[in-house]
This record gives sequence, structure tokens and C-alpha cells, in this order.
Amino acid sequence: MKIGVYPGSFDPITYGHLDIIMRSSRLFDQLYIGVLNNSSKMALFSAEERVEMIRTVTEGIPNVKIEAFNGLLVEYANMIHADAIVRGLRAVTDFEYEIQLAQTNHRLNPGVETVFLTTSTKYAYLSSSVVREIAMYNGDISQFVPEAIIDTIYEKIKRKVR
Ligand code: COD
Repeated sequence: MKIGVYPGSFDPITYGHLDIIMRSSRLFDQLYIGVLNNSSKMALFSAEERVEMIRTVTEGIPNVKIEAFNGLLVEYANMIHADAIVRGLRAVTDFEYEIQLAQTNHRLNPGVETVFLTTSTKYAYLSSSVVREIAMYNGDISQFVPEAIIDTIYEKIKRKVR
């Protein structure tokens, strides 16, 4: 049984993330989505809220399991017996960070490989921070995130800026 883990902040999940989830779920028997819960990284949504939003939008994908994790990714990957870490690449700007992360993780745990999926071109520009910024100014985010989580995003931002 091949196990993959797609880790990230997912603050919030976007169509770009969802595209990587759908495509990588076909490459593994079981795909874990690991939501980073480290307190050092300031997130708009709590880990529980991010997990819940991902659950909502991945309901139809049977081999996906969503969990929050703390600490080092390689330790989480070990715990769930992952064969590979999945990451998405949008542009060369992602590459420097991603290669450093992959090489560090491989150094820490040579038993887990990192595999990269290139973004679908229609989502190459998309990031969670773009979604947060547009929502902050009450802009239309419907082409960036699934409809089922749009209200949750606006409500959270309204409460934060008050
Ligand atoms: N199209 C394709 N891929 C995309 C898109 C898009 N539009 N948007 C994002 N992605 C990809 C990203 O490139 C990334 O691969 C993934 O989706 C998740 O993105 P984010 O931004 O939600 O998550 P990150 O990059 O902040 O996640 C960072 C980690 C949580 C993986 C990292 O910080 C981590 O592992 N932290 C734990 C501590 C640790 O082990 N550190 C490493 C050793 S120093």
C-alpha cells in the first residue's frame, strides 16, 4: 500500500491545492493531507477550521484523510508510514524554497521521498494569501475557492477585522 502525504498551511484551501489533492490521490492508495498546526506560524484560521474546510471540499475523494500535525513534517510522515511527501510547484519562485525543504526533509529522513506536481496553468497565480487579501476587501473569491467554504472565509475575516 502506497501512502502519500500532502502537507501545507491551507490557510485557506484553494482550487490550486484541490487540484493537487485530486491529482495526487490517484497516485497513492491513501493520501493524507497534513495541516500544519505550529503556533509559530500565524494563521488566519485555526488548524481545526482548516481541517474542516478541507473535509468539506474533499468529501467525494474516498482515499483522502485530513489531519492536523505539530512539529516536524518528517516525524509526522514517519508516524503515518508515508512513502512520499507531495508538493505543488507553481513557478520558479516556489522552486528555491521547495528544493531546500525537500533536501532538508530527505536529510532528516532518507526513507521518505518528495514528489512534485506542477500546477495546472489555470491555477499558477493562485495562493491562499491572494484569497485572504481579496476577501479582506470584500472582493469576489468565487473563482479561487470552492463555493462550500466561501461564507466561512468571509465570516472569519469579518470577525478578525472588527
Ligand atoms: N497550484 C499548485 N500548488 C499550489 C498552489 C497552486 N495554486 N498553491 C499552493 N500550492 C502548493 C504549494 O506549493 C505547496 O507545495 C502546497 O501547495 C501547500 O502550500 P501552502 O502554502 O498551503 O503550505 P506551505 O508551503 O506553507 O507548507 C509548509 C509546510 C507546512 C509543509 C512546512 O512549513 C513544514 O513542513 N512545516 C513543519 C516543520 C518542518 O518540518 N519544517 C521542515 C524542516 S526545516
